[in-house]
Amino acid sequence: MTIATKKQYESLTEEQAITYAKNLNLFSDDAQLTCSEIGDGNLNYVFHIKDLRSGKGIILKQALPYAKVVGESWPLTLKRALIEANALKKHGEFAAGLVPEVYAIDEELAITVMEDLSHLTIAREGLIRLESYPKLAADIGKYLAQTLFHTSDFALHPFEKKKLVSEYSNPELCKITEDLIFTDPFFDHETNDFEPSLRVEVEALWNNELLKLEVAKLKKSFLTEAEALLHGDLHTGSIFASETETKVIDPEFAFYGPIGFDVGLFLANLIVQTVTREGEQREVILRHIEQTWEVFSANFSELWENKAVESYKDTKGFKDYILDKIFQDALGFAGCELIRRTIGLAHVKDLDGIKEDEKRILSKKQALRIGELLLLKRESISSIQAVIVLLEELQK
Ligand code: SR1
Ligand code: MG
Repeated sequence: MTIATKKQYESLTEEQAITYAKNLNLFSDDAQLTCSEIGDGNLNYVFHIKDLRSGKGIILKQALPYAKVVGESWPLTLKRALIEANALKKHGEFAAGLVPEVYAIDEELAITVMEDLSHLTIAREGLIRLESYPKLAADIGKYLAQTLFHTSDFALHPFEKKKLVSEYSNPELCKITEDLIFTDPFFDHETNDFEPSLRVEVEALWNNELLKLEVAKLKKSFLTEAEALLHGDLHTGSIFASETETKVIDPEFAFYGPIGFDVGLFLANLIVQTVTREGEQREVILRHIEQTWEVFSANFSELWENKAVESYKDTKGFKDYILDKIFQDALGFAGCELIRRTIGLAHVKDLDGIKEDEKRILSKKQALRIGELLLLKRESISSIQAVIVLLEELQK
């Protein structure tokens, strides 16, 4: 095996991943390494390498030159691995402890070596099993405020900010989002995937010109508003959690975009949980939704007061204008995410995993309805409490 010296891309096998790990000098010479490929995402290999003697582990993530979810017919840039590793490090500067530590980057092999988080659970999986994550909402609210504020014009010199905008140019991954979140689900496109029993609702959506106008506005915002360095794909499958810890992983879609996008994606993936739960269990998620926004806005506001470098920072009404815009954008982006996760190419297990047909279809109809309402009403929804009321009324 010549991986360590021959710097030409090839995808690793588990055996090769062990050899690669041995050459990193992160383990002692007598380490007894085991490896399993644990990636369940749409795009990459994720190798968990563990020393059976010391118990120490690392994660070795390798980008594939195509989208795993579709196959080799969908080529995809390997540069995303470097963007992801750099975004982890950049976000880690501001949200220490909430992202994994990066130990090594290998640009040629599109590999990032990082902290082992295998003691944690992917939040989506845990939430489906009704596991309790008391820190999740506050941690993500803080992560969002810290990473988005500190990489924005409100915190950076304009030269530094524009340098970052160019470093994090990520056109291929952005195109996936442009197509899969903002375009295909709203047209009769071949990438869409939905049960025949949803056809009436889906066609109503395709024919709803007011809805499409809102989506078009949000797509334009995604295409043009370079506000902050986003995670770019902040769903609950991009978060590891336990009762005491939260770690945000997988920022391969990172780029400079509208702040509300990250906020909205996370809220949408919580909302998906509200349509699958009842009673007290639904309440738990409603409180997560409320807390995420409250912690985000309080934290962002505090950073603004103490650290903003913008000349207009003290101009009456400007901070509130920015927070209101983030909120309304977030609701719109959440609406798009709910719709695409229900009828687009990339579904979520929260919904698809519901075995009973009637319940699954009902939950999907609710997800579509909530998505539609968020898109249409976002400008008149004035608070997160109003979102909670809307969710409660729709699910009575
Ligand atoms: C082809 S990639 C499909 C989806 O998986 C990623 O996690 C993103 O959410 C993307 O939209
Ligand atoms: Mg991902």
